[in-house]
Amino acid sequence: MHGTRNTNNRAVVEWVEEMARLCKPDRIYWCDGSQEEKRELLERGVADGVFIKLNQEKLPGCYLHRSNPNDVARVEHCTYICTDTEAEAGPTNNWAPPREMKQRLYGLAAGSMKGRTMYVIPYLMGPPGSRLARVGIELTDSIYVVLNMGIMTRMGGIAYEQLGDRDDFNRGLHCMLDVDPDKRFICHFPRENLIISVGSAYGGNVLLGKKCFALRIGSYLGKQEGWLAEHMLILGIESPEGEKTYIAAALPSACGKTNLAMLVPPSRFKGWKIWTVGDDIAWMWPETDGWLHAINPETGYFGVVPGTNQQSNPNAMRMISHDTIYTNVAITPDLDVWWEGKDKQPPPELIDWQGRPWTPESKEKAAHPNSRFTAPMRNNPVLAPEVEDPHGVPISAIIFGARRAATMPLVFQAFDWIHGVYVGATLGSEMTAAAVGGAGQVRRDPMAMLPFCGYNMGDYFRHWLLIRKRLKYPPAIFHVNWFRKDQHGHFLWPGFGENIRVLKWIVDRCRGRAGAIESPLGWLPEAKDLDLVGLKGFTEERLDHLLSINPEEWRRELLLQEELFIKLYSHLPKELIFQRELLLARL
Ligand code: OXD
Ligand code: MN
Repeated sequence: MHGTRNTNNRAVVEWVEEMARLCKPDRIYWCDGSQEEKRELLERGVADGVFIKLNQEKLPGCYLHRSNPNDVARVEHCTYICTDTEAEAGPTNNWAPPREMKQRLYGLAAGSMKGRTMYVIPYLMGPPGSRLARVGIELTDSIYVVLNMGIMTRMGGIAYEQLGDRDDFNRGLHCMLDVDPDKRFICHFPRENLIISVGSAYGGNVLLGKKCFALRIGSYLGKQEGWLAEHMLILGIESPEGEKTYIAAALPSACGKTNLAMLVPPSRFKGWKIWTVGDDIAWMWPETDGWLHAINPETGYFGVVPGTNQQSNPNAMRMISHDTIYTNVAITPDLDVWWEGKDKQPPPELIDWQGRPWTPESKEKAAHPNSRFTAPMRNNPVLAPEVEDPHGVPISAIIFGARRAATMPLVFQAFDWIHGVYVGATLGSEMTAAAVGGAGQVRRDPMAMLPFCGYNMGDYFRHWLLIRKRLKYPPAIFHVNWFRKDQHGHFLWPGFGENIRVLKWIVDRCRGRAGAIESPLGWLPEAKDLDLVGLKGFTEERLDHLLSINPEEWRRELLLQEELFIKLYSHLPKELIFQRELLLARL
């Protein structure tokens, strides 16, 4: 029967019973991750008003969820790292003492599931048998969470199989609490491998396998155990000759990681192919062969919808045309989906993301700027088969990318690993709608991990420096910026599929086949080093602007970098201070 207990693991059973005594649900439902269960829960979700069944002819297997309008993005101000000391969490995280915070959260959770069901979600992060694969159990009173976790993770018996009779699973408790923003806390207890999330139902706050476990707790475990949990996509790039090179790339939230991971090369690049291993998170370790290996711990994509279209990401358009959960997009009267940037002409009438009538004259956006799709990776037409390989893929290049209207050239290569760590550590990017507040402002987002590093950022940089000592073939490190603008505010670089021109230079640099000139920032391509053939209307003048280094902008940049270094001063590795001095001298 569905929903009955399906494990004998003592630690799991005891913890579930303890949390049930606390939350007092009417029922406990043990998820098995089966198709039948999914069907049942979708039906129940539709009956309860959690989901709207979309037009099944146009969008088979697709459903819409509308969140509470107060609950549409990650809430960094309510996100805490509860380590024993404040210094362990460091100045870039909110900190609270574990005991006090737990008491407060258990107080909020007490009795909160009365009249409700507690779902027990066993899930596995990473391919079965991988040395980094990890098990989590999430308890939640949200059907939306169960169905999303079913897409984003390997959910069900496979997790119990991996766990055996051990007790080293991640414990995750999620209580909706009427999604009251005053009772919203996303809290991590790294030493106990525990997450408690209350008062929200937004993906990044409540799909606990993702940001909470795979990044915040994962980075903490990685520090203890000698590996890296990173906010990175992983892609394979295949040449017409069949040579495959793997790249990991860190870009802040909503800066195009999913698009880059699924890129479709333009016609000039006939025979080239991009394969997706992952679109958001990479777990990486120095393997005995001397390479840095990477796995994608997830099995689905929780991607930003607005701006997704046939030009920006044709593979994603196919991927999200079936078996996808949409959150906070607009719908047409015949239950098709719509969002800003889907096509040029909005339909004459829509229901907006909040369920209100909308016409092209309406002032507000039809879809929320951070509306999302949750789609299984098996829907991705360019999914790399290696995604199931427990040994992962060997990484040749690491890219740090940012959204910057000025200052940052299209691409440059760091001189070496330590310089590359400096480039990642000083990453700055304009904020987006993926987190509440501040959209458009440049903020320091070291390695795109500012909201996701589960311990002191200074110690994290040191961990990166130490990893180098265990690599015989360290990846080369690059910085990219697709978003530089001209004086009229137009993007200088066409982006999307054309980004393969930059990826190709990166691959050729890794393989010792492409030229570059030394600049104060690192190695820069010249026009002759990049394949720009067939780029319509693209001039050398434009390329010069894209690759230019403006001393005035860099003076400001260095001051902003200094602000971060001062904040982290007590834990900052001195290698990074030297790197800053060297950069100053070169400039
Ligand atoms: C995400 C994010 O959802 O980074 O991936 O916010
Ligand atoms: Mn992300």
